[in-house]
Amino acid sequence: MLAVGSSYTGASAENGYRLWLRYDKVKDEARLKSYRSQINYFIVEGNTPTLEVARKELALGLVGLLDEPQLPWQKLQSGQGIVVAVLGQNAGIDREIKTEDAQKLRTEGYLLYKTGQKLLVIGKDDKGVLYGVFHLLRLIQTSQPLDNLHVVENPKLQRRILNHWDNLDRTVERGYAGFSIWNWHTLPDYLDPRYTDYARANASIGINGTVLTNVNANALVLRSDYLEKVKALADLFRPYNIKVYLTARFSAPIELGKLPTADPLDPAVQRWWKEKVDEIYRLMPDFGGFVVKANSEGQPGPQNYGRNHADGANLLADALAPHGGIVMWRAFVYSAEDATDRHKQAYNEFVPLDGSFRENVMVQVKNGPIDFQPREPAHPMFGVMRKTPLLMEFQITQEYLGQGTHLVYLAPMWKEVLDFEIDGKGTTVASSLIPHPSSLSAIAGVANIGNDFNWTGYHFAQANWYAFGRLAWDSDLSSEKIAEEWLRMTFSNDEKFVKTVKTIMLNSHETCVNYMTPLGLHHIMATGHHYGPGPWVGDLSRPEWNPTYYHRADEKGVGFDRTATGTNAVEQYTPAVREVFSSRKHCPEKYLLWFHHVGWTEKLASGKTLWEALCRRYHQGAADVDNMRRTWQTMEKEVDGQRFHEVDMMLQIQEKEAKWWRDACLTYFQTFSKMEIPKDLEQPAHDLEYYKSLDYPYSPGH
Ligand code: BDP
Repeated sequence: MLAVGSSYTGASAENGYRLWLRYDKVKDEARLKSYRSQINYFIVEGNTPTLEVARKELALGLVGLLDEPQLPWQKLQSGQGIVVAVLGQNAGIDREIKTEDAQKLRTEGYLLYKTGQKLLVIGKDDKGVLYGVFHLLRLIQTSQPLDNLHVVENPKLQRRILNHWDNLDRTVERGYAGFSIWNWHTLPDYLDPRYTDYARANASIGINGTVLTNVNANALVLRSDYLEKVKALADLFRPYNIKVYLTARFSAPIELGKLPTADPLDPAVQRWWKEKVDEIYRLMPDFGGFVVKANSEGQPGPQNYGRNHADGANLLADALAPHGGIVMWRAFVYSAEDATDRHKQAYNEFVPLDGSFRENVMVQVKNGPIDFQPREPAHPMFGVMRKTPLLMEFQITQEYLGQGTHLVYLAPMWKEVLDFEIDGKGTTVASSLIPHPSSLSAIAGVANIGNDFNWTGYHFAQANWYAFGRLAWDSDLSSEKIAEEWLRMTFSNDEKFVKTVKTIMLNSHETCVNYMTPLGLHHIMATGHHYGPGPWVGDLSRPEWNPTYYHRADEKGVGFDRTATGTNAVEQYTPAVREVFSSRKHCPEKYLLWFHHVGWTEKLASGKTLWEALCRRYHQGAADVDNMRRTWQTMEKEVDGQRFHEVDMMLQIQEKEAKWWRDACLTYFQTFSKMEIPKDLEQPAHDLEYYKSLDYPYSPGH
């Protein structure tokens, strides 16, 4: 484990490796004094591996934060201190807890209490203890008072999972932070200290599952020697309450088992999966289960054999069920043979199957109906499949949101979807993820982690990993609160710094949408690597891969008519939502061109024509990045030199790229609108041919 104050490389103290778990001495003298007077011992009762990990973390944290190398590990019997225990293990401690609070606790939940001389951290189980310890450390890291502590916490969703799109050769699909942190070649014998720090970071934000491999799966990971490697990671992660999952390639029975088919109804195929799963559970009795991308973007699946998604999912579910494992079957499907609006395809394929999935199957749905675009309306499947638990898939890695170099804080975007009202009656997407307390519930985030010193390639991308975990634990948390916590833990408790940089973060998503895809535009990025703009692309073999398919610009206007006069994708939403999205007048402007084809000279709410509004949005986005950088530059004294400078260089890239997006898109759309970019706005530096000619053969993550 990493020592306090040291760095992974030894080369530099502030390379970001410590993430938000920095544990440097509390700066505020008065606060430090108060902490020291309240904490002169701590004790963690019990000794499961998870409690052991909690004890170690608390020691690491307190020694650093209070700068008290001698802090006793054992109870001194006097003075004030922290007492950590599992509920029901010590009658004396239990007596200090209000019955109504104790009754509220569920699996993984915890209480933080201040009672007389003690700070109590009481978990429902040892996992709850671990989360409670991290919560307490967070309070100290963020310089909060502990005097009247009374916290009762339970996770809203049972499974809070990272999805790594990591390949066995260590490349990472859509990864912008170096290579995979999983070194399959040296596993299982060499356990990189990073694995432990990865587990700590995840545990600190409540993430309790990790899918190690890419959804575009390689069957090899299911081979016995690879399973030994997976087991090494599972053993290491177990004390941190992190379950390991794998992606299952549907054709694995052919590739590994040498069977002639992978037909889910074939008894030999069923036997192969059963035996494979039994083997996995002999190695890892708490293995989580499988994620499957099937019959999507060329991946094999049950439809290759004339079967449907339920047949495929149930095949794996039956093998996993005796062991308590689950299947997360992805609904990210669309087909080149199907001329239906891609927006509608997942719904069309999955909703009719509601009721035909086994109990241990969840259907994994991306936040929006197309594909992780800078902004999408909520996916219409949420809340509709009453007999099948759905799990939300967010993308933490910024494939479509500036990749490795743009500061875009994603919590506001995720909240927009989680808080979206499905039915006009108060049912939100977040609440639809918990149809019933006893059914499966989960959320997944496509990880942005790689082997760069700072884990995510950009210091500010760490905030998205952090925010995903926090929202997975409690989707009611505000983006603002999460940003504030993260900034205080990662950078500084200085009030001016927190306030200023929090504003940058909170505005950053809207800013990015403005310079990339304002007013509901979507999928206008360059082909393949998805780096930069490419609204002109219209010659790809599959129609729904072309930006021109999505923006539909012509002489009259721009936007995709998904109302009843167009593809009628709006019919998939509940009547209340459908009515709003269908109406040219009531459709929120942020989704306007997603649902409507709007004339260039039509007036928007502001009284401006669509063309002028579009120009002004693009310019606003780019101008806001300039402001972001200028504001950051006033923070030089508040941040260590290394991270200050690294962020500043990134913001410089973002400034350039925001202008690139703006000018490339406007010069392109101008060929249809035939209108001038308002004279008071900076005119594009180049002509359209120039933007079209740009080429990035080695951009990462592809
Ligand atoms: C798309 C990515 C592609 C993924 C796919 C998926 O470009 O790399 O494989 O999503 O989610 O956004 O399966």
